[in-house]
Amino acid sequence: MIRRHLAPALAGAALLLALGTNARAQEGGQLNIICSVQAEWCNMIQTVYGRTTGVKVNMSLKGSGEALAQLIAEKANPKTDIWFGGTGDPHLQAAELGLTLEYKSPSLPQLHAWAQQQAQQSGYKTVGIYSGPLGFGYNTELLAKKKLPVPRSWADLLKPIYKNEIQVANPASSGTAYTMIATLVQLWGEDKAFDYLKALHKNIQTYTRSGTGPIKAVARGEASVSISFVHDGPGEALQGFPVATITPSEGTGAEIGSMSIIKGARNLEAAKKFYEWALTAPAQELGAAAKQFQVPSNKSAKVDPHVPDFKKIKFIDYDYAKYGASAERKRLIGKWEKDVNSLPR
Ligand code: S7P
Repeated sequence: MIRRHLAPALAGAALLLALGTNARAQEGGQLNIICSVQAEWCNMIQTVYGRTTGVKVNMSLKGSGEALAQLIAEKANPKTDIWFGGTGDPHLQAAELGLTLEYKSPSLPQLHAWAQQQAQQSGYKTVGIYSGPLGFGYNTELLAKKKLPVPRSWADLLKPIYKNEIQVANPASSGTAYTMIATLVQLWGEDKAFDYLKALHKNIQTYTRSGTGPIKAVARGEASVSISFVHDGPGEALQGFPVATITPSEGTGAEIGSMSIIKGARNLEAAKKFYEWALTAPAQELGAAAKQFQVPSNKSAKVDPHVPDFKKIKFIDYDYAKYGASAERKRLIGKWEKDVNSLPR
């Protein structure tokens, strides 16, 4: 599977070299990356970047919440050079905690405004590399078999018919689930959002560790509905699973998937070269080649037809600075643990 996807990816990599980017073959050295997108994209980056530059890329795959926990744990002695991908809020938190390095890329003008804003808001300690909306995944066959309607709103998820049918990740470990909490708080205010989360808790079958777990479970018929990033749906459908996605009618939030250089990186020059490469259009097109369909942040990157159409989605005006602040993030997750997760189901 990966080999089949690698053909266009390697063509893109060859183009990068032809264009005379910073990626020079046989540069050598090594780079330690925490990668928070899905495995196929991480593997593709490792292969393509490694082959075109000669850099040995050591990849460690972790969801956003877990990646942040690792970076906090290794703060005194960092073993990571680059954190690639994952929801933007924990990248902003890492910036505030002094875990990531200020670096103002000359490529910033090539990026969409939302990606540049992510960089400015962090004091140039992170940058947006993609964006994608939060919504629901559902198993079309399972819903039909159980005679359940497609949930179209946040309110629908509270209906008793969905008891034990819904999966979402645990916000303590997952940036996706934190995006859900922050979205609901911005949509309705904190009191109403937490009343909602308590009611939703009764219908949750499982809180998974990783944010990408629920839509995979839905695709495989282990649950009917997931709260997920909708750009993770088409990749499952393309593998033949009966999964579709929808965004809630009341409105929803979007992530700004981000990338940061780690303060104290042992391979700093290699990290900066990788960072520049990862902001180019051909490098960002590897996401769709790996069947992951976020909107790329480089304005010139091709937007795959499977990427959700933002114009058709009702978005809240997500306050990334406020909800990426360390104290706010910790407070909301702590409140969810205490007031919601402790309740019986
Ligand atoms: O497609 C991958 C994706 O959905 O996963 C990333 C993130 O690491 C989610 O992980 P957690 O919720 O487990 O923290 C997203 O940034 C990305 O869009």
